[in-house]
Amino acid sequence: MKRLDQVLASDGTSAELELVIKDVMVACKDIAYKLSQGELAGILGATEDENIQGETQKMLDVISNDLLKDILCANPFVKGVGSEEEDFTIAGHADGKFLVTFDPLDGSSNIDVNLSVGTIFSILEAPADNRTGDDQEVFLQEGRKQVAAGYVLYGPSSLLVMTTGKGVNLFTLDTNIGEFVLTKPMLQIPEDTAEFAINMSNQRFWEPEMKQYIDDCLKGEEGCLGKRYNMRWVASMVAEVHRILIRGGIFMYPYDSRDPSKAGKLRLMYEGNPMSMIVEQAGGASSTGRMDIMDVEPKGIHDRVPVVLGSKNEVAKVIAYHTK
Ligand code: AHM
Ligand code: MG
Repeated sequence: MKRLDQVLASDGTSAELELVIKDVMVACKDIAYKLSQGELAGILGATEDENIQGETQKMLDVISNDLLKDILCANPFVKGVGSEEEDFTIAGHADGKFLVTFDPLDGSSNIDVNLSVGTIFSILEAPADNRTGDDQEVFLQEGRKQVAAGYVLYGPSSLLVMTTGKGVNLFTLDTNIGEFVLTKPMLQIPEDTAEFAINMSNQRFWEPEMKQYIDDCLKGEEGCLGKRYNMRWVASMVAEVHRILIRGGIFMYPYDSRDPSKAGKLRLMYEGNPMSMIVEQAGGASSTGRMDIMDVEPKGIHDRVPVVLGSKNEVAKVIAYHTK
């Protein structure tokens, strides 16, 4: 079985980009190990701090963030990093070619109950000018400009799913050799599905278009969508997207009016864009309901976005509800 570095070398990835991806994986292997130790390492539970998103940070949010931040800022090819857990972007090397954004531990409400969590990363090219990585403006590029995106899912096995724009590969962490090895090349999302994932408890806060689509799903064979739907909600986007990559489905975190000033719960640069690149590269689709997520122009590093992604034909139906 091919190791990650062998796959990257054979698909034409530059040596510089490969070194950035490998550093992300060094941190992720450490996170995987720490998660496996859980209570034994005394790293479960919350801190007393809140991040810029207004969420209480878990101890492992902070540890994972530090691991990624420290290794990437020391990498000569990284101009700067942006993290869901950091107020501001951080400068790396002035002449670094790449910018990395990440959600160090997505789904972190699952940590203390021993369920799946993940790390999501996105890599952009840095503009070739004098600005440094602590200037958030250099990061404000559409998702279409990503040169690589991926996630590591910490579940029963630790899995890496990533793309450099030439399809999506799935790697499994072989803990005997400490390397990610290719276990499923070129993932393809089935075009049709009858399985949706959404947090139903927010239903009363959604826009009428989203309410209508879910109402029609719940009507099953008798409704206008004409099929019986199944529902899943893991509360970990990485786990939901992974299920969709393996067996199809649709995942939604739409706009809701709980805090009308926010465009959604999920963040464009740490969650929306990287997951959209992966899903589109695997033949699926990704939208806000009204436009492609990867065409949304970011105005700030922590911007939020409504998310609808997964099996292509089902995403098209949701878009039709929002645009008719
Ligand atoms: P996080 O990055 O703070 O963990 O938040 C993102 C997570 C997603 O993984 C998941 O889809 C969603 O939040 C779950 O939200 P909810 O609490 O509404 O179930
Ligand atoms: Mg997250």
